[in-house]
Formats: sequence, C-alpha cells, structure tokens
Amino acid sequence: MGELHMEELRHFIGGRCGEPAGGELLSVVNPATEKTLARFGPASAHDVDRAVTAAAEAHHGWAALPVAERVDRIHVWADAVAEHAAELAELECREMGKPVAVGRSFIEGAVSGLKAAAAQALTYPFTETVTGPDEARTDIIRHALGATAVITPWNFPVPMVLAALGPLLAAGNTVVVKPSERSPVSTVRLFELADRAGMPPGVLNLVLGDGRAGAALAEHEDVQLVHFTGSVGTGRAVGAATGARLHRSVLELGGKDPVLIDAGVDPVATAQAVAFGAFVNTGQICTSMERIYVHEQIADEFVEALVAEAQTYTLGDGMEPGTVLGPLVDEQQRDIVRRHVDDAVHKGATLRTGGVVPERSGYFFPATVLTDVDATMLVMVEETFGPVAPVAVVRTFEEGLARAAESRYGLAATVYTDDPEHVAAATRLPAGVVWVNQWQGGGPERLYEPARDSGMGATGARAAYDAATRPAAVHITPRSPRLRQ
Ligand code: TXE
Repeated sequence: MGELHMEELRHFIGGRCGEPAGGELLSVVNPATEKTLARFGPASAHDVDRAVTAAAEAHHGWAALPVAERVDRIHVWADAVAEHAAELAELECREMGKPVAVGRSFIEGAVSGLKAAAAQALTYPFTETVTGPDEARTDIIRHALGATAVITPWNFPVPMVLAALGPLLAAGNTVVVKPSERSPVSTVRLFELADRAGMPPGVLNLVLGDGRAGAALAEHEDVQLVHFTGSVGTGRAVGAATGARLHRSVLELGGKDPVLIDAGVDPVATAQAVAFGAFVNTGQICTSMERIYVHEQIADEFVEALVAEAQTYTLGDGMEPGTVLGPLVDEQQRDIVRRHVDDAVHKGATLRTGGVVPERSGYFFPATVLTDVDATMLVMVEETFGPVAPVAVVRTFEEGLARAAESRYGLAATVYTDDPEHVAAATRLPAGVVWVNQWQGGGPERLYEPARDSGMGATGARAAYDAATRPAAVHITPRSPRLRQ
C-alpha cells in the first residue's frame, strides 16, 4: 500500500469484508508527512451488533474443537504474521510513526509471545478433578466465556492485538477486535492474514471506529469480557459498562513509571539504558520510564551521559533507515508533550536538551532531558507519553523509593542497583512489575496485575486463561440415592 493509492478500510465480520461505507468517513493520517493514507466508515451500533452476533454464533464450533487444533490454527496464523513482519512494520510506521526496524522487532516478539501463550492451552487445566470421601469427586471445568472483545490503542497496533488474543482464542472464545481509530491499517492486514490462514469465519471479527464503536462493544449484552488497553479515563468507562452487566473486563491502563538509579552503578551504561526506556517508540509506551530518580553520588555523570545519548536519537520519518526517533502519533499527542515540558520549564526545571518543536512538517518532538524537576510539575505527575526524561536527584536510595511510590499510577518500576538489600526493598514498590537492572522482559510467564489507577485484572501466564474462562464445579457421587432396605 502506498499513500498515492489511498486505502478504504473495511470491517471484517463473520468471515466477510464489510461493504464500502456510505456516510461519515474517518481518516488515518501519516504523522511523519501529515498526509492521509487511509479512510474508513466508523462502525455503527448495528455493525457492532452484527460482529458480536457473528462471534457468538461461531463460539460453539470453535470451543468444540480439540484444544490442540485451536492451538495449531493460531500457530498457522502466527507464522503468516511472522512472514509478513516487515510489511506490517511498514504499515505501523505509516499509520503511527514508529521506525520500521523498531516496529519489526516488537512484532516479531509479539508473534513469539502469541505462539507461546497459545501453547500454554495444551497444559492449562481446563478440567481438574478433586476427590472427596466415599468415592465422591468434584470436577472443576473451565468453560470458555463466548464472544469477547479486544479494544486496543495506537502505540503498538499489531503487538497489542496479538498479546491479547492468544489465551482468549486458545481457551475457546471468539473475539471482536476494535483497533484505535488512529492506527487501524496494520490490524486490517492482520485480519486478512488470519482469513488466509484458515481461521474459521466468525472466530475473529474486526470493527473499525472510534470511541463510539468502542462504547457500543463494551456495552453489548453478549460480550462476556472486554480486554481493554488505553487511557485511565476510557478504562473507567469500559469497567463501568461491563460492571453494569456483571461481565468481566481486563484493564491495562496508563503509567507514570519511575526508574531508580542507585549509587555505585555505571552512570554511562545506565544512562544509555534509561535513554532507551524513555525514548524508544517516541516515549509512547505504557511502561516508558517517565520519572527518573538518580542518587546524588552519580547524578552529574549520569545526566551528562543521558544528554549525550538523547542527542543520538536522530529524529525523522521512520521509513528512513537512519531514523531512531519517529514522530508522535498526532498533533493532539504532541500538544500534551509540549504542555508538560513548558509547564516544567515555567515552574523552574532546567531544559538540558530538546524541548523545542522542530520547524518541519510532521508531529515531531525531540528527545528531551529535564533536570531540577519536582512533584508540582505535570511531567512528574501525569502520563506524558512522549520522548521526555525528567531527572530528579535524591540523597539516598530510600528517598528515591519513597518518591518513586508517590503516584496514582502503578504499572511498572525499574531499579538499577548492585545492592541486594536495595533489591529486596524495591520489591515493595507499588507496581505490577518491578524490573531490576533491566527494562522489559519476563516472557509469557510474566504474571502481573497493574496497581492503583493503572488497571485491573491479572494478565500473563495462567492468569490470562483464568480470565478467559469461567470455572464451574460439578460434584459427583458415583451412585444415585437408594432407599434403605
Ligand atoms: O486513548 P483512549 P487515546 C494514554 C496516553 C494518551 C491518552 C489518550 O496518555 O495520551 O491515553 O489516548 C477506544 N469505550 N494511553 O485517546 O481514548 C479508542 O477508540 C470503549 C495509554 O488514544 O483510551 C481506542 O481504540 N472504547 C495507553 C482505545 O479505546 C473506547 C495507550 C484507546 O483509546 C471509548 C494509549 C469508550 N468510551 C494511550 N473511547 C497505554 N497504557 O498503553 C475510546 N475508546
């Protein structure tokens, strides 16, 4: 697909592409060029209803397949996605700005994750038997839920869909996916690949649209679970909609993740790792490093190295091989980033590098380092979701821990230290994931639940299957009642 041949995107419901839209059209804009690359008609409540109905109708056949066959079909699709990783990474680049090489590595990681997560179905205890007295037993049977929904944001269009789908599908559920209206193009391609890979009609359905389609999905009475990734405000709305129907939601929301750098670590190597954690994907990761607390003993060297590293994040169109830092997804997102940086400088922060919108088209913002920041500044409190590294100096590791815990968010936290006692202390941070001397990682066995306002519902490992199934207990005594002789 090229921007000269603008694409009209369609829904994919019950194994068929939707008709071309007649009325309102939404545009997908390349954030590096500000040119429209695709359009689509947003799903109406009726379209959403058709998709949910298709998913509900396909559920029984899909759930009745042997687990190994479901896993096989998911793996066939995953292999097709792997073969098309380069093409999908280019689509992601055009729709939301991520450099192609970065996109490709995350897509390949997500394919491995999908395969591993689906394969866990082969050992998941869908039926467990507990024996009781007098030959009685209880079978715990974990049934698939039925039609479910996956609502994704724009920062990792392909990986977000793949990460949610493995356990849902392998457990026997069918799914309606609604990608972000800002980045639906690569998801449409994922669905074409699923169709070609032989996924049965109705098992995977796609509706395109904005918050209206998302709300219709979250409020639909036949959607048994909504897996939502996005902002806190929308997550609350989804949780309220599913809660009102007594249905489930798994909510993976925003973060303001701290990173704590202890005395005694290599300041230059750590600065390089922190730059990556703060700037990769132009800072648009829910677990980006957004608050940096560095021990005063190494603060000067660390900041100097961080500034030098930030200046190597060459900004440009992600289609160009030399680009390290793509644009932000759109103007609205860049405005948030600019507002946070301006607010910090206005309140006394020092701008060490970056911070100024370049004069060129595209929604670019440079890798930015701020020092002298404090908790009165937006950049230390609200999710920035941009390439900004605000650094605060702390006198002791304990002070750093205390300040790291000062947030309404609790997604993840990272600690760099060689002190085992400090590692032990860091495990008490209020976060779903604590990384020590690394950032990211953990594989499909990583089990966690976001803390505080960062979400609800455990994910990863067995918990994803527990969420994707409903346990029912069947108590059995071997003989029917008999009257005493
Ligand atoms: O998110 P929304 P947006 C943060 C980041 C960003 C902010 C806003 O700080 O600046 O959120 O981003 C769909 N019912 N994150 O506006 O609105 C919507 O169409 C159901 C953090 O993109 O939460 C999209 O598909 N669905 C984050 C999805 O929800 C609704 C990643 C996310 O959109 C809906 C992205 C409704 N009422 C942004 N309204 C992370 N943690 O990874 C919208 N949607």
